[in-house]
Amino acid sequence: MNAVPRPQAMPASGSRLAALNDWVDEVAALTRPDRIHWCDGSDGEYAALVAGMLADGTLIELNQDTHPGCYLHRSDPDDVARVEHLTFVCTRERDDAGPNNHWMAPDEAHAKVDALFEGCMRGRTLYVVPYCMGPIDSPLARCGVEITDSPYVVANMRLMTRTGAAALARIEREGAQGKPFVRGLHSTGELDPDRRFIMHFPEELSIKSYGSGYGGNALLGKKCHALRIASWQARREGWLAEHMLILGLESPEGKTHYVAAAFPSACGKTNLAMLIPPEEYRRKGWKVHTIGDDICWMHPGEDGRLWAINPEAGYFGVAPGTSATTNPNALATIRRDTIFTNVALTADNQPWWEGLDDRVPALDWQGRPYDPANGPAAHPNSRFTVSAKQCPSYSPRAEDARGVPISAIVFGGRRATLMPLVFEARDWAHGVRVGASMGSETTAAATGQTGVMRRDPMAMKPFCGYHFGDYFAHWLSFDRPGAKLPRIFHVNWFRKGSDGRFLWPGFGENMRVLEWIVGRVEGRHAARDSGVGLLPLEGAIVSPDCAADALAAVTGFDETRWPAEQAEIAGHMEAYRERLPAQLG
Ligand code: OXD
Ligand code: MN
Repeated sequence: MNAVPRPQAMPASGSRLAALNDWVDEVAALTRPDRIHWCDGSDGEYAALVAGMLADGTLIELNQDTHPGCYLHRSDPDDVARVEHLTFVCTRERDDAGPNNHWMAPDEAHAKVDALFEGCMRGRTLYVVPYCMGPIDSPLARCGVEITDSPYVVANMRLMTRTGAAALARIEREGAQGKPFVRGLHSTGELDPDRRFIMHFPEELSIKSYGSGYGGNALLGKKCHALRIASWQARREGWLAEHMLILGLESPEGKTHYVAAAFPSACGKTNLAMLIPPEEYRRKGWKVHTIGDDICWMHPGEDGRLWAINPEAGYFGVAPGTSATTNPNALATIRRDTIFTNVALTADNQPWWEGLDDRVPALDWQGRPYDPANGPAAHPNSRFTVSAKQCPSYSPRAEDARGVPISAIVFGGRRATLMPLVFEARDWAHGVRVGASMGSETTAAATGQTGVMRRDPMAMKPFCGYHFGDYFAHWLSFDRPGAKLPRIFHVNWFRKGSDGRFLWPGFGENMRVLEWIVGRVEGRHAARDSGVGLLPLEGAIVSPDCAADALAAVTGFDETRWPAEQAEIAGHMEAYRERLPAQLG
C-alpha cells in the first residue's frame, strides 16, 4: 500500500512511535478520510464529540433534569447485537482456530475486508483511539489502538477503556522497547449486514471490523481485543483472559475474598457484580465490592495465587430487566453521564425498558409511538454504556496495578432443568471439566434464536480466539507444583419448576450462595458428594423468598438424569477430540 501525504488536520507529530504513524498513514491511504483526529481522551474532546453527534442526530438528548449528561443512540434496526456468524478467527493453520470459531485464511480475509475498507472513510473523520486495557500502570494491562470512523465508538471507548494521552504514552514507551500494540481497524461502512465482517488475526495482533456499529462488534477493546486476541496472547504468555465478572465479598470480620464468575452474555453478570446483600447480611456487616462485570484477566502470582484485573473501565450492560429490585446499584450508576442504545423513551424523555417500572413508554427503540403490537418497547439487547467509577459499589481495588487475588471461580449457565443451584468441583481438573461442559440457553446478546440450549464452555464460546481443545489444556496447565489455585464452583440461578416459574429468587438472594462459596473456601461449610459435584448440606442455604419444596428441588440433584447429561457432554467434547486433553476425554 502506498503512503499518502497526511491530511492537513492531522497534528504534525501524530505519535512519537513511527510504527503507529506508519499504520495510520497506511489506513488513511486505504480508507481516504477527509480528516484525521488523534484522540486525547479529554473532557473537551468528549464534549465536542457529543455536540457533533447531537447536531447530526446520532445522539438524542435525554431529560437533563432527571438524567444529566445522558444521551440515546438508536442504531440501525439490523445492527443490534454481536454477529457470531460473521466473526472470524484468521490463523495460518485452520486447526489453530478450532471448530469453535469460524475460520478464514489470513490472506483471503485481509483481501475480502480491505476491499470493503477501500475508500470507506471518504467524507468522514478517521479517529485514532489509543487505549489501555487495565490500570494504566499495571504490568498485567495491555494496550491497543482503534482506528474508527464512528464518533459513537470513540465516545463509548472513552467510557469503556482508559483512552487518550496516558495510553498513548504507554504505547510509545512499550513500542520503543519493541513491544507491539493491538491494531484494531473499524468502520461502520454502510451498516449493510451483507457487507459486514469481524475479523481477528491473532498472529498479527490485529482486528478488522467492518459494517457494524454495535458495541461487541465495534468497541474493539472489548470482545475482539480483551477476549479473542487476549486469550491467544494469554495462552502464549501463561495467563487467562476470561468472560468473567470480578467481585469482592467482604465479611463482617473485614476479610475480603475476590470471586471471578463466568456466565454467558445477558445471564446476569452485571447484576451479580453489583449485588446488594439482603438486609440481614448488611446488618451483620457483609459488603459486595465491584471490580468488573464482564472480563477478567488472571495471572499466576509469585505467591502461587491467581491475580486478576478487570481490563475494562466501564460497563456496557443490558438494560431490560434492570430495576430498583434487580440491580439498584446499576440504576444509580446510570443516572448521569451515560450513553443509552436502543432503549425506549417516556413522554418526558427519560430512558425506559421492560422491567424498569410500570410507566408506559411513549416511543419505542426505533422512535415509533409505542405500540405493543410492534414487540417490546426497548430492544431486548438495548444497552447502557457508563464509567465503572459511577457505580456505588465500585471498588478502588479495580485500579490496583497488582490486581486482586482470586479465591473462587464460579461457572454458571441458564439451565431450566437438572443443574442445581450450586455445587463445588472436587478439584481443579474437575472444575475445568465442569467449565468445559457448561451449557446455557441463548439470549438476545447475539443475533439468532433465543432460548436454545447450547454448550458454552467457560462462557467463552463466542470469544475464545483459539481451539477449545488447546484452551482446556491451557486451563489444566495451571495446576502445577506451588500453585494455590482458586476453588471452582458452578451455579444455576435459572432452574424452573414444573409450572415454568423460576425456583430460586435470584438477585440479592444470590448472596446466600456466595456466602456458602466463601464458607467452603474458608473451610466453614461441609458438603456432600454427588454425581455432579459437592452439594450444600440440607439447610446450609435457605431464603425467605424460596419455599421449602422449591428449595429442596433447586439445591438437589437428580442422579437419574445424570447419565443422559454426561452422554450429551461427551458428544460435545467429541468436536474437540483432536486436541482434547486426556483428562477431559
Ligand atoms: C457483552 C456480551 O456485551 O457478552 O458483554 O455480549
Ligand atoms: Mn459479555
